[in-house]
Amino acid sequence: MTASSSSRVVQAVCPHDCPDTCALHVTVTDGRVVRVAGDPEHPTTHGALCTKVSRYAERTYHAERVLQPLKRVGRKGEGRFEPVSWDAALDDIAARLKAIAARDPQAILPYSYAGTMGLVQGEGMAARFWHRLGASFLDRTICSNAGGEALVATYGAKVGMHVEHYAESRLILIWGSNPITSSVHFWNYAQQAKRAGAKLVCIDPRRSETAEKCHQHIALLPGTDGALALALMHELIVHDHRDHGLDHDYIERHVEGFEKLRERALAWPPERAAAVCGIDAAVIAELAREYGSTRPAAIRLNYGMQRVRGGGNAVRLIALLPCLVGAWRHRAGGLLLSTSGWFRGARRDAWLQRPDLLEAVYGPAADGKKAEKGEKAKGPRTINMSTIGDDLLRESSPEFGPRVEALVVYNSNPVAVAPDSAKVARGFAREDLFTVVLEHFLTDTADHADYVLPATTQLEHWDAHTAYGHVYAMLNRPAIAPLGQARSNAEIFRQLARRMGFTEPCFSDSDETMALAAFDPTRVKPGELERKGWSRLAIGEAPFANGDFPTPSGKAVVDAPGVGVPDYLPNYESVLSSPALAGRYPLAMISPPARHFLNSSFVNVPSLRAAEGEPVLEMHEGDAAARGIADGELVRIFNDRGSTLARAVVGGVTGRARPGVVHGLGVWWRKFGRDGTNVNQLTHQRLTDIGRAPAFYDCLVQVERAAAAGAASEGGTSAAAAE
Ligand SMILES: Nc1nc2c(c(=O)[nH]1)N[C@H]1C(S)=C(S)[C@@H](COP(=O)(O)OP(=O)(O)OC[C@H]3O[C@@H](n4cnc5c(=O)[nH]c(N)nc54)[C@H](O)[C@@H]3O)O[C@H]1N2
Ligand SMILES: Nc1nc2c(c(=O)[nH]1)N[C@H]1C(S)=C(S)[C@@H](COP(=O)(O)OP(=O)(O)OC[C@H]3O[C@@H](n4cnc5c(=O)[nH]c(N)nc54)[C@H](O)[C@@H]3O)O[C@H]1N2
Ligand code: SF4
Ligand SMILES: [Mo]
Repeated sequence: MTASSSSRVVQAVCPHDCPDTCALHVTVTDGRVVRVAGDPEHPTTHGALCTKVSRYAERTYHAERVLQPLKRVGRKGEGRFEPVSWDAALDDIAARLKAIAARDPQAILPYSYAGTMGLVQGEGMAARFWHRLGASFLDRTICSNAGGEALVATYGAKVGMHVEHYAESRLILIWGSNPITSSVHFWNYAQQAKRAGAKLVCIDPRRSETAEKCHQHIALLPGTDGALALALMHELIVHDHRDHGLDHDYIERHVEGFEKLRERALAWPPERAAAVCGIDAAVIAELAREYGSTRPAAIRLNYGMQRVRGGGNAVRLIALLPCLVGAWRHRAGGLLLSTSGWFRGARRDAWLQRPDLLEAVYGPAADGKKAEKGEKAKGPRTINMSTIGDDLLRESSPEFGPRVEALVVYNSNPVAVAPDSAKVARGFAREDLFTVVLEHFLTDTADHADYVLPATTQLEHWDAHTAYGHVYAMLNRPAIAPLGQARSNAEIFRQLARRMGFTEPCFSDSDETMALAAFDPTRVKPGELERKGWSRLAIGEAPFANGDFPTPSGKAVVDAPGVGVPDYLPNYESVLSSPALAGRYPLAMISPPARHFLNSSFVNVPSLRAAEGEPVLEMHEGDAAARGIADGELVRIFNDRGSTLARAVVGGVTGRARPGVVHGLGVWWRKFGRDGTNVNQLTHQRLTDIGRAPAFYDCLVQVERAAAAGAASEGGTSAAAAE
């Protein structure tokens, strides 16, 4: 690294909700960040970043950053504020929270997710604060909980292959994942494998950027992955012989309950699955043959395929595939959905989050652990973040507990990202709800706040990170001082704690202290972490070559407590389960991420928004023609929950949509939408089979020309979208 005398390079970490958790080199010249680049030494980052985070300086120095505390002056949701001092804001917030807590602290709800994945600025000091206050628990389910809990039920933890080893795989199934968009460093290894002769197969309803570049694309209908997995098993069982099929020795020694799975799979010949998935039976038979005979064979599963009713069961079935063929024997075989479970025990959760502080409110043993059978749980009630639309509108009741009176949001933009957003927005618009939002920008959610508190970005604060796509513990150092009056989330909660009268010494720990002590020093070498910025966990190269799954028996589990033997479950909204609904709303809508956004982050960065243009709906030519819709026309997408407007992208050279499926790429801020809505106006709050997660991609709609609907004219955009 060359640096002029006034320049320095700071070791940092990308904080975003992305499996790659890149190591960053931040160049600071005269106190200003001039460059954010990938650390060339970090093995998986390899010196490269995605487009979004290469533009991190543009986001940090954005003219619309909130840099002072703001207090609402307009109506709820109007987004009109006036500046106030930190003291005035924090005094008032603490007084309001105290008054509510004196009646019942459960009427206060923290709402946060993965705006930063940091252990300090995420659920670090904030968790200490909420535990001490005794506020409602938030069930953090919005993204990965169906697949996550499914993996835990099957393997015992959220664990899988090392991403580096995909470079040596001979067959890679990229399943429910668009890594060119969402995990570009995995894609780098997949391309190495491709160059070395491996076959890449993409299993995705959408002809994504990734599907285009794979040897084969299997465009199944959304939510039918479980049926496909069962039919693959059927073929492996029926055509089982040496060198092609089941690994009996591996199954015998390392799989618990195979007979029950065998029975289930035998009910799924390829023809049956083909009819459900909307693909050719021959494609399934051929894929099974290849998967059964190629070594090493690896699956890159991602969360795109578990956002449907049966998402958890589907993940369980797919996770059992590598166990049936013994793919785990080789380090380049197996499956990766998440590596986050490898960090269990390496991260000092109890110290970072202090669940023991609940005792102050709920008495001894109220540390948030689930109660044993027959025991009454001590501690606050839990509210699912994915049903916030309904829950903000609920009155007090014995089942629900107290009505939510105060909401403190950080690291999340629920008004844009939570399902059934008409209801979410209605809840946030309650005049009697006291809402505080810690943010960088005036998002859709911040617009609904009583107070907006300016938060620092990753370039301005300390943090420590784990990852869910690799096994390096990481350290983020601040590159610059906080901009304006911004304060880190941890500092804001520290200040609030003081005003609430919380005197425990843990409320004095600095951000730096917390970041440097976030890991168990026997698992993560502190010297290396501080010197290099990252340190690799000691995890075996082929961790399940000899079984050793972190389950009670050490085996992968078919019949798991509470979830049973996995099966295919049709979508809530599909011809199979709701024919009448499918008659009115015949198109299945999925809303996967747009390449230049990260959930709803970056939507307000001009260069990235320009790259995405405007909200689009990808459609197949046949579906468009049947509705008189031409490429580039404005369309209205609707169902019983609401409607939103988008620009139709029909067919084209890429032909991304298959018949019967439309793609509303997400997640736009509502206020950038033509009518102040986004795709979540159409999604529902019903939860997945496992993990209580939203079924965003289990959603039937109808589409029509916006002109036909008499909706906004071509130029008639909402005020916010017109800028
Ligand atoms: N650029 C960018 N990167 C991101 C994100 C982002 O928003 N933008 N999001 C981040 C987050 S929060 C997460 S959780 C991760 C993972 O984020 P994911 O949401 O898993 O993202 P993708 O890898 O794009 O995978 C989604 C893919 O699954 C496909 N899909 C949808 N329904 C089905 C289905 O029923 N079956 C199958 N087989 N496929 C289906 C979609 O068409 C899409 O191509 O990525 C992270 N990375
Ligand atoms: N229709 C549809 N909806 C979806 C999805 C989909 O695929 N389709 N994807 C879902 C998924 S996978 C996820 S993970 C969720 C994501 O939902 P969220 O976790 O809410 O993610 P973002 O929309 O990126 O919002 C994060 C916010 O945190 C803020 N932030 C970042 N860093 C900090 C910080 O240090 N301090 C504070 N105070 N704020 C910070 C950012 O400015 C940003 O506004 O959305 C879900 N919603
Ligand atoms: S968003 Fe993902 S790929 Fe982009 S810099 Fe962050 S961790 Fe790396
Ligand atoms: Mo996510």
